[in-house]
Amino acid sequence: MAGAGISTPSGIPDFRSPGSGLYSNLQQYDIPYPEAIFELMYFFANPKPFFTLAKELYPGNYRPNYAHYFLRLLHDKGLLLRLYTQNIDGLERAAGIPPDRLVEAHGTFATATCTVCRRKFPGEDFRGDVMADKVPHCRACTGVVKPDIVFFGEELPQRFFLHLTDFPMADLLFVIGTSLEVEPFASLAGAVRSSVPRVLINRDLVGPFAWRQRHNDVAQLGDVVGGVETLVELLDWKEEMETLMQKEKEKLDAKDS
Ligand code: CNA
Repeated sequence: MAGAGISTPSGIPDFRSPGSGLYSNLQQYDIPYPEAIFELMYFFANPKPFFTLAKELYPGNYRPNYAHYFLRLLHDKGLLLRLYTQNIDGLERAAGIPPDRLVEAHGTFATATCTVCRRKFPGEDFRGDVMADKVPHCRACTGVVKPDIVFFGEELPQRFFLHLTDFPMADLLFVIGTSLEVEPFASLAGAVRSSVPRVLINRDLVGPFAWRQRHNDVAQLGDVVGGVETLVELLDWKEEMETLMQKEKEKLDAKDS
């Protein structure tokens, strides 16, 4: 399970930090309160603030970091049953974790849907519009097209229900870079069998690690990257990580140039 904390080392600000947070930078649009950018009613009246955020987070602006590549290495080794993420920055995909191993619980910019005719599009089709500060419109019916990010009150993607079969099958649960405050995502931490070790890598103790610890819970507190590095060293995977990261860096450099 992952959250915004795995992407802060990539330079993606959180939403609420005064000054640097994305919410603060939406003030120019005079929105009544920051959360309005994720409300459908507000979006239909004024989609601009949401597309300002979309421009920032659209795939391609940021690169995955050590934490994302650790999860990719778990996949390469056939150890990743599924990665449940709350992040909408697409860095798990950018790190090479295939979409079928992912549950993007709060949605993705990789696909988009027309708010009128419900036609589906690849998110990439609207990159030009979003980068040019234009609200994208459906080619078929001219309705506003919304990236498939889960807004307040919207249902989580169908794939979220994979948790019903995934969590009872897990042998180990990593919880990385999340405050475990957003439901229903947060409750997944309690869905693994009680004999299954849960490993928290985060700046602070969160959720059940703080208030309902199990005897086999482990918490590695501090910076996410530092915590993952410690684990990689203990696993003796340092070289593999370096090789993987170098290979992926070269790929991204080639793509950028
Ligand atoms: P959160 O509530 O902001 O919690 C983040 C957690 O990560 C906190 O416990 C922090 O202490 C911890 N943290 C942050 N940076 C580090 C670091 N470098 N090292 C160690 N710990 C760190 O974020 P959640 O993901 O739990 O929460 C919910 C919202 C925020 C989700 O709906 C996300 O979609 C949304 N969000 C996503 C992004 C993104 O996609 N990158 C960015 C900001 C917010």
